[in-house]
Amino acid sequence: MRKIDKCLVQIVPSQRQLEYQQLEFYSFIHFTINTFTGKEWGTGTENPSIFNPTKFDAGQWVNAIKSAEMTGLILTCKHHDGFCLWPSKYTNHTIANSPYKNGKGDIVKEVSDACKEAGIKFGVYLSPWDRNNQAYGKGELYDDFFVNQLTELLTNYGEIFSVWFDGACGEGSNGKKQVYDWERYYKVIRTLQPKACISVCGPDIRWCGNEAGHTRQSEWSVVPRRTSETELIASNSQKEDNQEFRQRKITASDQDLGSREILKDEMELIWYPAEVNTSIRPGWFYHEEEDNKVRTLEELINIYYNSVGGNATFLLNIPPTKEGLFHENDVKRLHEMGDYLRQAFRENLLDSAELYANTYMNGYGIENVRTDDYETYFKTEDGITDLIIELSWEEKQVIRHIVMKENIACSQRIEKYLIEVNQDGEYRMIYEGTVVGYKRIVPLDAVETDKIRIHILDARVAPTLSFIGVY
Ligand code: FUL
Repeated sequence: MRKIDKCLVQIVPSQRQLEYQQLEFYSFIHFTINTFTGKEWGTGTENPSIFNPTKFDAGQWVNAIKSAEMTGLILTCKHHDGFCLWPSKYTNHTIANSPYKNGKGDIVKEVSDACKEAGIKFGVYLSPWDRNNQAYGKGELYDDFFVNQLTELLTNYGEIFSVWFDGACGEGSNGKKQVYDWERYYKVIRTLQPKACISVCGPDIRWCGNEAGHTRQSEWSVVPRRTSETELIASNSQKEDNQEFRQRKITASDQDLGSREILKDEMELIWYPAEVNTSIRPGWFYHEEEDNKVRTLEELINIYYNSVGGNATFLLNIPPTKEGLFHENDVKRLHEMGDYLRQAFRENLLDSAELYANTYMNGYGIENVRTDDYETYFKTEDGITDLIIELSWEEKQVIRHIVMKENIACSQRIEKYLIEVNQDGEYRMIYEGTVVGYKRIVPLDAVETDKIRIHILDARVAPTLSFIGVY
């Protein structure tokens, strides 16, 4: 057995990271004063009097989100312009000075309540960069302000699953320079909301590195610690408001973050799973002229396959209109997406299949992949990394998806595998894979077969599989 593998499989998720990954697909909502100015980045000088979503209905958002099979919602409680969707006590630049409900409104409250009622998770985006607040750039003075706002959000709105810290800052070389006291912020979060994951400029969830919905071929969750350094993340984040940035893809040099080759010279490794964040439209905020630019179902499904089905989570942004509602085109697309997913994964053909593995560890047999949990799972003896799993049916089946999941509580182990199908008595290779991780979805072109062979060719120490699905 390779020596490095033993170290690698010791890196495992925290409970909060594990639970976050299981949410798979959830929504981002960009809604603030920008919705009323048509901008993507506000200046911080906007008058709160323009914020007035006359038909705002958090229930409409949450219903549409649920219809797409999404499990949570992260709201821009404060974007870069500093306007607060809740009546923060620490600034006047808030909803309390807007006409919305005569200054008595609290959108954070209404949205978090709607999420609770619908049984989905609620998370907060609080922009560290604040173009309105006078303390920004004044060190501890701003940290105090930021911690006060964080405390309000983490105290008054129930359970929070995500605190999303954007790395974007457009101050430029002559702008204000704020050195954020991240460790202090993290401490506040761990104390007030110990189950919440801290994303992007934080230690729990890794920004995938682009905003276009572009994914890595092989997404690893065990990566060098340096990938979580906030300075590095900020340097790769948006520095000026432009559409080009939103369409930028992952560069070739950034494709491989966690192969054995990459990790072998690293001093410190961490479990840092990727999140793919992108918008259903070209912009993060609502612009009427983008009403006919809602992503197609095909595009969204592809991103879903490559993110949720590619060992990442999928954070899809839907921007509400000035009225405070999702536009009908977005609602329609979300419904279509949910219909598609429900239909695609309706019936697991594995239930009627016979299973065989040519090797396994006692107590960890192949029958364990029939249930989608980490209590029971398939595993080989340590050191056995080349094996064959066969799924067979009495009659031919039409197969459109194969799903595999590792038990990530035991780290991410599988590095290389092939999928073959029996056709006319001969095995034909239909897929060559590298990582599996939390979940791999292999979409197929309605393949007809009565036997599937999964040939695992390489893994760290010993591969695990907690679930296999065939649809
Ligand atoms: C970026 C921001 O500058 C955008 O406005 C948006 O919030 C996106 C999610 O992150 O870096």
